[in-house]
Order: sequence, then structure tokens, then C-alpha cells
Amino acid sequence: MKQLILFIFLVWFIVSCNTKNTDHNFQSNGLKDYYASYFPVGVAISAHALKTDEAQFIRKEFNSLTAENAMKMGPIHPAENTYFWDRADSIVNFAQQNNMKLRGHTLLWHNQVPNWLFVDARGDTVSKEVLFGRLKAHITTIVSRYKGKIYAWDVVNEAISDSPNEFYRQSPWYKICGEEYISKAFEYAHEADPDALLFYNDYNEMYPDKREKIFKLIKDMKERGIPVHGLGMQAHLGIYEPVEQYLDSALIRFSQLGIPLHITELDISVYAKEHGRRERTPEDDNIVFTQEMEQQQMEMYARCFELFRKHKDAIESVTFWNISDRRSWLDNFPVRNRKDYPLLFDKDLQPKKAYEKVVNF
Ligand code: 9MR
Repeated sequence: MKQLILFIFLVWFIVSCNTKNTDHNFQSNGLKDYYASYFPVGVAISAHALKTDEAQFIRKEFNSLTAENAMKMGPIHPAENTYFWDRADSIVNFAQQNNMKLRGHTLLWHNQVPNWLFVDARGDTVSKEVLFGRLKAHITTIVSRYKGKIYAWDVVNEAISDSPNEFYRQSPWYKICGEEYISKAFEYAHEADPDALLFYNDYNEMYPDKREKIFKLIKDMKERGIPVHGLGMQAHLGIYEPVEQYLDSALIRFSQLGIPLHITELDISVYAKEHGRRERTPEDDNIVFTQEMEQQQMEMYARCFELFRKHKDAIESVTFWNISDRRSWLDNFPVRNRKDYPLLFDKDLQPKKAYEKVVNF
């Protein structure tokens, strides 16, 4: 009799452990599993990360990747006849081997752009025709190489101006070609891979002034038959940002474009958001990740993901910009060498409090 009771108890114990663990098993489930019926969850990475303990971690948590820098114009195409493929290739191979989605980032930007594109052998600024020729060669070469392996490309990045009385950013692209360079980039990419989804990608996108400019840019391109298929909302946020006020309405507004939305570069800085680089001040020294910051960040992440889930019909991908607090671009922006803690995992790759908020819904 005793043995029978012990046996029944054992069976009950095993069954109940298994049931409890199916939903919130931090050992085997990753972000991608909690969000399996919503959208792929991605991360921006370097090729170097794939040679460290981060590789296994990426496999566990994410099912989509973006190259943080490896596919940008400067890193991949530093001189007219030189392409550096190694880093980009290793990210593409990793995505393929692990059955992950891969977003391409980015075919045209005003940053990390090599100067050779804009000047001739004498150092004079090239004509619009020459620049279009170079842009076409660049886009065709890269998009063709990864055809069928990269399902979505950020074609043009950050072409809209932040200043309220200016529509387009006054970049070398704009100064040499006028606004036409944007449409051209989309056409070249579409020609090279007609199956790839082509995105326009920008930041500060939830604020009404910029939001409306982005909306107009995409709407006009669509009306002119330019192959723009999606909008990338970067979502570089800070813990004090008025997300309630603006994020929901931006998602509603952009949904009206009738194209998929990708959250492409999500992170939540623990500092008040600043948009320009600045010198270090004494207040930037000895900063620690306080409980207050942790709490505020947790609430912010919870709110954002609540909205992402609400808009799951429009949102087809959510990507974090960097893996963990071990390293983020925000450690050097807006202030060089000021540590930030913007992600869901700490420097030991352990989930922070915000993680639990994001996966418990
Ligand atoms: O994370 C990227 C960082 O390593 C680079 O130094 C930086 C160069 O400007 O670009 C960062 O990524 C940017 C992305 O490509 C486009 N949106 C803004 C991102 C943060 O600056």
C-alpha cells in the first residue's frame, strides 16, 4: 500500500512539474518561443558575437537576425572595387544553419558611408548620374549575393530630417541627387531580388512631426508604384519617453499605410534620451544601474510589448539592437564611455526583471 501511494505521488509530482514548466521554462524557452504566435523576435549582432558564448544564447532567445554593422556601405564596400564579405557572410551562414530569418541592414545611409562614392579621382564631387551608377552597382552586388537568404532589406535608412522646417535630411545623397535617390535605391534593390521585402527605416518615428513626414514619404512612393513594402520603426527609446502618448497613435497611423511594420532597433536607454553626441560632464561619472532605473525600464518594456501585441496584425517582426547589457552602441552614445543598460539581459546574459514582464502576458 505504502509503495502504491508513493508511486501515485511520484506520478503526480512529475506530471505537475511538466505542466508548470511548459509556459515559463526559463531554461528552454526563449523570447522567440513566448512570441511564437505574434512575430519573430530578432537581434542585431556582430560576426564576432558568433565566436563567443553569445552564439548559443542567440539560438535560444531569437529567431531573426540583423547585422549591426557588417552589411553597411563603409564596412562592406570600402573602395570602388573592394568588397569585404567575411563578416556579412558569417552572419548569413549562421542564420541559414540555424533556420533564422535575416534582415539586411542597410543599403543606403548617410553614416558609415565611404567617401569614395561621392568624389571622382580628382576629389571633385561626382554628378548625379555617376552616383546613381555607383549606387546601382553597390545595391545589385550585395542584394544578388544574398538573394533568397535575406528576406527583408532596410533599403534606405534615415532620409527624413529631424528639424521641423525641413523634409529631407541634407545628406550628400540629397545634395547630389535630390529626393530621387530614395526611389532609385528601392528600384535597384527590387530589380536585384524581386522577392525581397523592401523597407524604409527611421528613428524618432513615433513623434508626430517626423511620423507624418515618414507617412507622406511612403504613401507618395507607393502611389508612384515604387517597390516599398514595409516600414522599419527603429524604436530607440529611453525610460522617460512618453510612450503612452505617442507609440500607440504612431502604430495606428502607420498601420494605415497597409504595409507590414517591423520594429527594427529596439532598446530602452536608462538615461533621458538625447539625440546628439555631446561631451562628458561630471554627472556622467560613477553611474550605476539603480533600482529606480530597473523599475522604470521594466514598466517601459512591458508597455511597449503590450502595444506590439495589440498591433500584432501590422507588426511582423521585433528586433533588439544588441544582445545584452554587456555591450550596446549606447555605451558610446550620446556620451563616449558612459555605460548604458538598455536591453533585456545583463552582462552575464541573465534575464533582467524587464524580461519577465515581457514574457508574462
Ligand atoms: O549600432 C551601430 C554602431 O555600432 C555604429 O557605430 C553606429 C554608426 O553610426 O551605427 C549603429 O547602428 C545604427 C543603425 O545602423 C541605424 N540606426 C541607428 C543605430 C544606432 O546608431
